[in-house]
Amino acid sequence: MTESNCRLAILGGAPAFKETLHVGRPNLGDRQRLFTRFNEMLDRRWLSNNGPLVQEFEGRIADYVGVKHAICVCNATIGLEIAARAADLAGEVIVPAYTFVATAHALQWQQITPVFADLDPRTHNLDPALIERHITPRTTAILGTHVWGRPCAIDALTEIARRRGLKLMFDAAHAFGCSHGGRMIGGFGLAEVFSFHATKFLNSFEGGAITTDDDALARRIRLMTNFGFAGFDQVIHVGTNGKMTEACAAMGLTCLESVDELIATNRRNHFAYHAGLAGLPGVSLVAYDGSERNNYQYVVVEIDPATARLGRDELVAVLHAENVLARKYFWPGVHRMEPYRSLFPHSHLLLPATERCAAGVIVLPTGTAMDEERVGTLCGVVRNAFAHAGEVRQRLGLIPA
Ligand code: T4K
Repeated sequence: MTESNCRLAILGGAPAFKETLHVGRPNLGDRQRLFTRFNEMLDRRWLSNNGPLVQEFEGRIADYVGVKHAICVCNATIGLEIAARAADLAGEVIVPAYTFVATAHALQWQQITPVFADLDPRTHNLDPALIERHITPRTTAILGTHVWGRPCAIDALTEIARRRGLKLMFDAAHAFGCSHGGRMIGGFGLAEVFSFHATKFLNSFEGGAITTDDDALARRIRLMTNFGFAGFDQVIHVGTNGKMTEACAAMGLTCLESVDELIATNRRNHFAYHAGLAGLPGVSLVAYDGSERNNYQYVVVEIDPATARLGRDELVAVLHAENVLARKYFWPGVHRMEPYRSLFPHSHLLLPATERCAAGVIVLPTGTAMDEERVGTLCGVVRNAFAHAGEVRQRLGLIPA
């Protein structure tokens, strides 16, 4: 892959892309199947409250993941709140700061203190070697996130949780369709929570699912998702409204039918990026373990400030000018967002790897809205930017003209 000869937009040329390329462009399944499901749903006049589409979706998720119970919810944030509450999490829970803010908010929302632990720079997930220093008498659990769909150090976390008497749960928002040790994500810890938000690998407009093999926990989760109702007029538990609608389940079921093609598309894009960015100093593409199942939903590039010719933010500015809305997930880290920044103003001192990772990552567009040609053009822009790094930096006012 060579650099494009076109003048970069940031230097006054025309943007490489006429239409904006987004990270998180939704993947859609077969429209006709979706419309058929919508029509049947409208004919039935059953739109929510554990309808047949939600029940079918739950069955399909449980089968796909290989767990006893899948409980659909209206989104993963509510799913995390319900799962944490159903599992009696309280006091302090150890979480990564390198995650979407929802992981911490779901705890804080119910007066559970998220305690941020640092990541392993090789995996972007919780570093098990750094967990135990955060355990106090108030700690009740560890909540790991499988960032980018790459599994946490599940075995080491399980061992720590068992030895220290803690519960273990996972935010699996990114990890539908991924495996660890040949077993699908969704079956580890006490429970795992998937997101089916529009931007996710499996899309149900908004939505999510809590998966578990624990019968008693599943029963509590089901009750809590529907106000604690155990039948007409009978409320036996505190609860909320976490229900998924039939329309969302229709979309989820339709997308679920396309997951194999979607993985193939994401995988093709991933390797096109791999080829297109190869050999650029200071630029590395986050890799997936080829011996496991992966959804390849995130194309994540790390920029090493010591060796790359442009910094992460400079490259993002170049890409935005070309109509590529690359994202800086999860900048600046949850610990630097409110209310955590005010509550724990010194937490960054214990999070050096999180800080470095958050400052170095760019997420690029993939999914069905991208193809190899677009990936090639985008990589050409990156090469071009590096080839003209001096001019770019001048344009951005970083070095005097
Ligand atoms: N845990 C983790 C680790 C998570 O990543 C998330 C969600 C959660 C928990 C919570 O799950 P949910 O409660 O959402 O089920 C987006 C998503 O809204 C969020 O779901 C996701 N993580 C996060 C990583 O990304 P933003 O603030 O970046 O959204 P926004 O509006 O900037 O959209 C992202 C991109 O997607 C844009 O470039 C536009 C594009 N897009 C978005 C939508 C909704 C489209 O092209 N079409 C669309 O319909 O959070």
